[in-house]
Amino acid sequence: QSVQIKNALISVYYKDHLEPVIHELKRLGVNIYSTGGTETFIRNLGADVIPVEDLTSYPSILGGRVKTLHPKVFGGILARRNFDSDEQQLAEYQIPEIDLVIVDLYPFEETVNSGAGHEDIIEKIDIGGISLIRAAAKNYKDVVIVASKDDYQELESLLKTQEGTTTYDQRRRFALKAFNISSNYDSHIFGYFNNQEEEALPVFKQSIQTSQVLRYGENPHQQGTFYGNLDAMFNKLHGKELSYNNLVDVDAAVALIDEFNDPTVAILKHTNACGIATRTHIKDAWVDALACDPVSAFGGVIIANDEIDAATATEVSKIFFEVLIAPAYTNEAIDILKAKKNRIILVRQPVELPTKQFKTLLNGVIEQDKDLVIEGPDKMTAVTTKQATEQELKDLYFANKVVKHTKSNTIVLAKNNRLIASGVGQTSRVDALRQAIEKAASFGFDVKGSVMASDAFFPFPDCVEIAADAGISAVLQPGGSIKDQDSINKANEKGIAMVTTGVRHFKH
Ligand code: 93A
Repeated sequence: QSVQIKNALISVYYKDHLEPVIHELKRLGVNIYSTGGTETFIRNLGADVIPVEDLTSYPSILGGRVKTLHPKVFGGILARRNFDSDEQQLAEYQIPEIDLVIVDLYPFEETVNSGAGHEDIIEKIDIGGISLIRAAAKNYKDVVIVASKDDYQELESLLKTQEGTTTYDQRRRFALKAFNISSNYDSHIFGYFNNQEEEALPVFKQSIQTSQVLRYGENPHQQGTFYGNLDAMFNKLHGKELSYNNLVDVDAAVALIDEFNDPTVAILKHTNACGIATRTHIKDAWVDALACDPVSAFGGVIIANDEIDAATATEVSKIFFEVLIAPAYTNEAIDILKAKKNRIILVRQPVELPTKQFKTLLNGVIEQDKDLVIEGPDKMTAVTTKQATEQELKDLYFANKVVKHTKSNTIVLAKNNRLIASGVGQTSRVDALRQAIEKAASFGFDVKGSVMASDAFFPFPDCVEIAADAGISAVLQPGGSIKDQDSINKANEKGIAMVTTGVRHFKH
């Protein structure tokens, strides 16, 4: 079936090389509808052109995002010729039949390759153009679709040799090409979004470039390698290579200390803090952190967020530790610390850390955002009759920071900006609390007047009861259990304060 082209719609990104086509259409007396830039281009060639806005009686809106998306356009393309109801409707709504559609899509792939920003790339996702292509290609029985600037020439010669008519086979071939173009176009969009997802992996990609074979893995029979650039992260002043377990603890130490602004020292064992205190001076922070649990501190990883001076170095040197990390050391402190072998002294460099974390799991990898939120007193909701005092609120904030970085299930007891004791990695919260209370007592702490933070909600009121009976005066928990009210009632009954934060901090 030969079809004579009477009306054409032209909307092209690349206008170059369109000129010969326009001259042919003009010669053949074809009505041309066109969009903004293309319309101007055609007019400048001296051909008559009807703005698509005149057809739709609708302006181009949203900065051009919607210019051809209109029933008057798509009706004219999709209407089945010699199909009664379609023809009736075209007449009813005064829609002209469009027999030729020429589209050259927004250059999505080129824009991505140019290194343009995300917003620019998104704007280059053609919506109207791709729809025109699909519509015209779908109706290939009656419509010619030219879907790329590469096909202008082929069209031109057809127009010339066949005087504006096309055959069924020709239209079908154009439709085939058009679907190839539209599917490739969508593949590129998919590819871009998929790569963006993969950008979550830059840590992996970058780190593969530098690596360090470790003495061994978690145990001597396991091999281990660190992929990344430790030299960028730390300036090592003294000591042997960091081991696999050192690295794991150093990572936990860095994450924990970054919660604190005032002078703070933390001591970690197997990724959990066994001592941490915030004081006016770093030396006092060390002394009070050590006092939390001097037994566990042996062989630990120590981290400070302030300069280590000679007095602090002298104190720290009294115990055996594996790694000491601080942003700076006085020269004297360095001399003191270097006096003993087998300790690693690191100066932490201001390196921005990734915000995603990865772990191998089953036959793949799981990835998640790091837990980078923390709730201070302004995010705590008082839920009991008894209100927490200002000092208790400060201690709850302190305990919340520690609990967030301690292995679940965990309960952290704190008092006066210092860890009193914690129960870590237990299979029940009650066990964690009991462990914390017992541990505190074993190191001579009176838990009376201390506060407690829980990484997750209390499913039963038992923890609150045990805590109150031990003398704990204020409790922080995220809340969210269907039995929250039982725990709140228990706190009220026992006359202690409770706040909820709404944010759970599991750490596994
Ligand atoms: O932003 S769009 O997706 N919205 C539309 O309705 C639309 N219609 C055609 N982009 C649209 N187009 C595209 O505009 C065409 O694919 C072509 O690349 C371009 C031509 O615009 P102009 O004629 O204003 O230069």
